[in-house]
Amino acid sequence: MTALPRTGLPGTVPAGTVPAGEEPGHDGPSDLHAHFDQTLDRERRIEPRDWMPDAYRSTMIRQIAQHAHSEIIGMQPEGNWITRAPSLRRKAILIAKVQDEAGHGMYLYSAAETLGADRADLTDKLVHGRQKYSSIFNYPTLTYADVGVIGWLVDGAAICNQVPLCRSSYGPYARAMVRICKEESFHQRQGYELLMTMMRGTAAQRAMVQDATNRFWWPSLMMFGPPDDQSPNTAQSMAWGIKRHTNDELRQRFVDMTVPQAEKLGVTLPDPDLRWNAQREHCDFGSVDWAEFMAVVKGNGPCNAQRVARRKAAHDEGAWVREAAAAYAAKHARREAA
Ligand code: FAQ
Repeated sequence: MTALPRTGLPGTVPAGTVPAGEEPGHDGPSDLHAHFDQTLDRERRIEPRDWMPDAYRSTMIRQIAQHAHSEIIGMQPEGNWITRAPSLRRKAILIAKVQDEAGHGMYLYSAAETLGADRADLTDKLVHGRQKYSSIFNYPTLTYADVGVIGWLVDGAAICNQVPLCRSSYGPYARAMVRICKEESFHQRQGYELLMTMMRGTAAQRAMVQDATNRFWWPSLMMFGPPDDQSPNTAQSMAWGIKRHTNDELRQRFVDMTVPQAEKLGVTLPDPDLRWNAQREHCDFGSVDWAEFMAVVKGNGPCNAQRVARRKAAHDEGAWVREAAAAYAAKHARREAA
């Protein structure tokens, strides 16, 4: 891939982040750009107080917000099964997993706030369709096997994508990712363990696992984003060290990693073109239906309307909690000031 320049992008300085006399227009923005570039070249992190180009800031806010929204909307498909978990043990595990996803959303919204984003504004953009969340969460969860397959494939894909983001150039995002990846890794194993248990069960249970795998395989490959030649953000995000690998590289890594896991589990991945290519030392796989991906991203997937409506209802129903918390904080601030 051709490296993009890191300098020459439009940039502004948020108030109070740069000592007086060093703002653009005094020493000139080129010094600030040079410092930003040097930080990236030395593989150091950009921190909230550092100067950064506007486009870097807005790209980071976009990616972090989409990621946060994905974690929060991502609670819904599995949350759907909490009341119907087949045992107390499975219910406790599922509640803990869904709660972890809420926690991931919270770290990520906090990371976006360090860039000057407002959490209420991000939620508003989500519920009004002005910011995206991962396409994968617009598919329904029809049986309990879906809970296991989400853990195995969806958390598996999330880990593949997110482990390199622990080295992302923006400090608060990279640090949030370290903890998130540890938890996602645990989620992936719980999903695989659930599926192993079901595969040792009845023929009907094995059929449920196969059916869930058939429905979630292709959408999981879509999680990595459009092919590299149709990805408008990858080149610049790689040049800035926000992304460390392209969408296609990570998709390939996920396929290679998952094929032996499917064999061990005893399920067939629904792709007749899937086979080891000794020359490439990677698995070949069939074509993803990018028309379906685009339809889902544009809001026309099977569950988009339901997911966003549920998120909006939860936000509206929680207004009194936010008001009570703000009133409580104001009361304590008044007492401390007195
Ligand atoms: N769905 O130019 P690119 C989880 C958008 S894991 C919807 O390639 P970029 C854990 C993209 O944003 C899931 N939209 O963009 C969990 C861009 O939008 P724009 C979340 C997608 O950013 C597990 C446009 O298409 N993980 O939640 C998708 O360089 C189980 C063009 O694409 C993350 O967010 C998609 N699949 O690369 C929770 C990881 N793909 O600019 C519950 C962090 C692309 O038009 C249960 N994010 N788009 O507004 C990333 O690594 C990147 O943002 C990519 C996309 C790789 C997702």
